[in-house]
Amino acid sequence: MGKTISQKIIADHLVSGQLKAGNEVGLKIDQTLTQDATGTMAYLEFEAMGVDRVKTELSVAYVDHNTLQSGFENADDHKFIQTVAKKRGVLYSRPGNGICHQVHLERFAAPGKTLIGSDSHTPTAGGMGMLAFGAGGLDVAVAMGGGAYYIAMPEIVKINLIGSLRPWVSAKDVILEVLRLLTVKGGVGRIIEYGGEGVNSLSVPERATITNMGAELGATTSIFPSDQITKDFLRAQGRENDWKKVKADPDAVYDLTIDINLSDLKPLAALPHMPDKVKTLEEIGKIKIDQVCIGSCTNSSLQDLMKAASILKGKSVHQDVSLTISPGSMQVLNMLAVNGALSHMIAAGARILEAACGPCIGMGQSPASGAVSLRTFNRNFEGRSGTADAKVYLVSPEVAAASAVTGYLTDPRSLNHTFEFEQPDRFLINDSSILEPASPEEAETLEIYYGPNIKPFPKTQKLPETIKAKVVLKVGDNITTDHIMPAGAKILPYRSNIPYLAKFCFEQIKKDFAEICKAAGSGIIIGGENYGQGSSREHAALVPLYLGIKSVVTKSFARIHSANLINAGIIPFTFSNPEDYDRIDENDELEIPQVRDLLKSKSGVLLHNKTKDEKYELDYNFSQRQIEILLAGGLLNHTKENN
Ligand code: MIC
Ligand code: SF4
Repeated sequence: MGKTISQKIIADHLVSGQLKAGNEVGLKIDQTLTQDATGTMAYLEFEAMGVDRVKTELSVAYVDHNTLQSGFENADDHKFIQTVAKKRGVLYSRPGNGICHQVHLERFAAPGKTLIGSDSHTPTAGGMGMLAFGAGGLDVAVAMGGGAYYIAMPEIVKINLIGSLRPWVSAKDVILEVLRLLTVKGGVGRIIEYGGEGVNSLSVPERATITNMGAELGATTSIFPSDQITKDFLRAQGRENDWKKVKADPDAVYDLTIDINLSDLKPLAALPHMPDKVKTLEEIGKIKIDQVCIGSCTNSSLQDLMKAASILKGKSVHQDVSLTISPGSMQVLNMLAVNGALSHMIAAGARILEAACGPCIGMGQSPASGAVSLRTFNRNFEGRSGTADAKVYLVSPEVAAASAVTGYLTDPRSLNHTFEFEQPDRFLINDSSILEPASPEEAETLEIYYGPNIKPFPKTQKLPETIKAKVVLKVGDNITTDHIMPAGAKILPYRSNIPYLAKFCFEQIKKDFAEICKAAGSGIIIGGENYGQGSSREHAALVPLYLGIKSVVTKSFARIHSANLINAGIIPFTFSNPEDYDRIDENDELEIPQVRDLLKSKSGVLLHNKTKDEKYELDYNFSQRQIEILLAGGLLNHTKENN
């Protein structure tokens, strides 16, 4: 039987397990990446493991999220990351060099290899034919130390692309269409592989836009084949030697195949506040807009910004609209400057921001109250922009630019404008902002800088015999990590300060959540479907750990968050009978008797509701490794115990 692309790469990197859907497989990891908002914690964890030097082929530390520096905290964290990277053998991409996923695609991603990154959009590198996963910081730290990365072997879904995109319909519309079809839960437990003749009409950055937003499907990862187009892109990046052909066997078997005819697609938008609330622009109609933000790891390539510049050329941004543009990398910004496109953007009245995540993670540019903001980003969760009642729509760069000019949501085809982007033969290559690590000899003499913002890791405990705790919170479906642990300019500087972050946990849902937890001493959270979707931030597990959460019981979990909970020693259980969710209320006193022994012997676990005098069956599907982690009180304890 033939193999799919991911089955081949998994087989090449298999350390343990069998390629059977649902089985845990351990993979050798070739490359890792971190960004600063999760990286500070990841390197603190790496230091706690006591490994001298990273054992991967390549590890890169990017600084792209917390670049606002409105106090000493961010700058201190950057200095910590820079010094730890230099000492431990990690490349350091300086602030200003660009967004981790865009820079990684340009300079390091390689077909056929594996990558994990402490950021949920790491699958962007799947556009290059690389098997790339978003993971919690601790998993990345373990991989840097040479450890395997574990996933439940996913089902493989093929998206068969037919035809080619019409003018002004773009890669963003392809992934919005996939989100419309599959929803934000549709990718859970699945790898999405793209194939079919339509692949031949998509450039590497376009493919990367599509794999990037596979994160919004909840997919384990997404991947394209590596072909001549991949080779040409790598050659233009001066990296032809990194090329390798990667494709599925003709007789590969998929769990599901979905056809999408690219020629039939129209410009789309995701409505507030979920990436899967997708409609055509026609269906949405002519709504007035207040803000347009172009950029983010989804849509900030040279191709994206050249299309936007061609629309803006010779025009002015509408007087009621604020337009920001953040290029994805120093390479993109520099090329726009050299070829003159930047000048068209500036002349049109665009506000040019640095090459970083910026508004995507609420680092400035929060819209006005109740404002409508069109963004080329990947997430439009409520409040993520920094303005609770803002209405964020996700669109392509061409829709964004056209709308910035007219002042209302605009189909770019209505402008009767033509533009053909030509892939450059050679990108402007300048790696001066990527700093090499020290040699092992020099590294021995180097000190790591720890600023005053760095606070100790939360206390962990071995799993007790019985969990006794109160329901401190009950939430509904699709709770995001932005709900659990918000980001944004005010909070992000404290990613290495868990006690401070705790004040903001679940802030949007229950203002006094932290106080309630402290008063209760230990707590259980009850959730609905797809709990913890979105970001890879392990802070959404570490802060609850700090606040005494022992278990989260839901109808279902998002993959990375569930792994992060286990790594933190918090047990993610699901209800055997989803209706039991309705029987539990906040403040109910719960007990999970003999949980330690029951997990050890992989037996059925019951949740006692003392308040209601009822019992509910709980499900879990932990591997032996995960059970040991939970018994030890988290992955750090487990790693120390086994060293
Ligand atoms: C995001 O887009 O939410 C982030 C910020 O990039 C996160 C990582 C983080 O919270 O630091 C992600 O997607 O993993
Ligand atoms: Fe940065 Fe936004 Fe991409 Fe997250 S989604 S990595 S915040 S640009």
